[in-house]
Parts: sequence; C-alpha cells; structure tokens
Amino acid sequence: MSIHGEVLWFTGLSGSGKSTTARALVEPLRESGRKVELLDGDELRQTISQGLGFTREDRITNIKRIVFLCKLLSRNGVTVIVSAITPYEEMREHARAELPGYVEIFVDCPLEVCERRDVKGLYAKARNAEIKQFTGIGDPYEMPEQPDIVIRTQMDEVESNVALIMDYMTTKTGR
Ligand code: GGZ
Repeated sequence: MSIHGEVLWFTGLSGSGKSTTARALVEPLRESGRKVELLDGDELRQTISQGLGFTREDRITNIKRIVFLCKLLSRNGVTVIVSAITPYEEMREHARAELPGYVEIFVDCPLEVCERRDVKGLYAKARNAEIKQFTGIGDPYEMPEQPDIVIRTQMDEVESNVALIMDYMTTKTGR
C-alpha cells in the first residue's frame, strides 16, 4: 500500500502572501520527515503553462496541469505545496476531488491591503486597464467555500501562520 503525500494548496489574491508563506513552510515540513516539493504558480506559468493567459479557460487549464503534477508527486509520497491564485471554486473542487491528501489554505487578505502592497505594480496596471482580467479588479476571486485552514496575513506574522499550519498537519497525520 502506498502512502500519499499531502498537497497543501494555497489560494488567495495576488500579493496576499501565498508564496511567502509557502516558502517558509518548506523547511519545517522537511524537518518533520517529509519529502517536499514547492510548485509556485508564477514559476509554472514560465514553464509547463507558458503561453497560457488569464481567461477563465486558460486559468482552468493551468490549474488542471498543476493538479496533474501534484497527483504524480503525491502518489509517490512527496508532500506538495502549491501557491496559485486558484480563483474559482470549481477549480478548488476539482483539486479536492482529484487529490487524496488535499489541504486547502485560504490566504485571507483584503483586496485593499494587497493593492496597497502592490509589490510588482500589477494592481496599478490593472486599475488603468493595462492589464485586463486581473483577479480582484477585472476578474473575480470567489471566496473559498470549504477551506481547511484560513490564515490572515495582514494581522499575523509568517512564523505564526507556519506554526498554525504545522499544528494542523501534526494533528491530521501524526507527524
Ligand atoms: C491575476 C496575474 C494576472 C491576471 C499576471 N490575474 O502576484 P503574482 O503576479 O506574482 O502572481 C500572479 C500570477 C497568477 O498566476 P496563477 O497561476 O497563480 O493564476 S491562476 O491560479 O488564476 O491561474 C500575478 C500574475 O500571475 N498575473 N496577470 N490577469 N494574476
């Protein structure tokens, strides 16, 4: 019998803190004895999803590719961390249905806060219509209906969010 690795799936707006938290989670998970792979939406869009845009159809294709990768890794015992906006509930339902070890982490951060941070200047571009269909501005972010964990990055530090997630994992899996 093979043991599936868990898939920790971060969903949230651009600039909400998904990737920062995801990166900080890698070492604690390794220290707990897991083999860990981090799949970052931004990087995947330069590799396996190169050429895809941000229409509903393209976003769904992007997420389906990531789910497929997660399946290959997790069935070989790798714990996978995913950081991708994953804006539609339909996508998250697909991931949940396909991946036995799926753990959904909603990075809850108000749009105003993400927009104020605007690390890459993308919100400014979306506001003056240089980028169309930007999540939260010209394209929806549907609130997760059944997240396993919710973290609030405008209130809590990275370390305490990582500790919260590790506690959840220990309770769930015993390691
Ligand atoms: C949302 C966009 C867009 C549009 C470019 N909408 O914060 P970032 O910059 O570094 O990460 C975002 C990334 C979103 O890719 P995902 O694969 O996570 O999206 S999805 O799950 O919806 O498939 C953002 C940048 O790409 N970006 N244009 N229009 N984010």
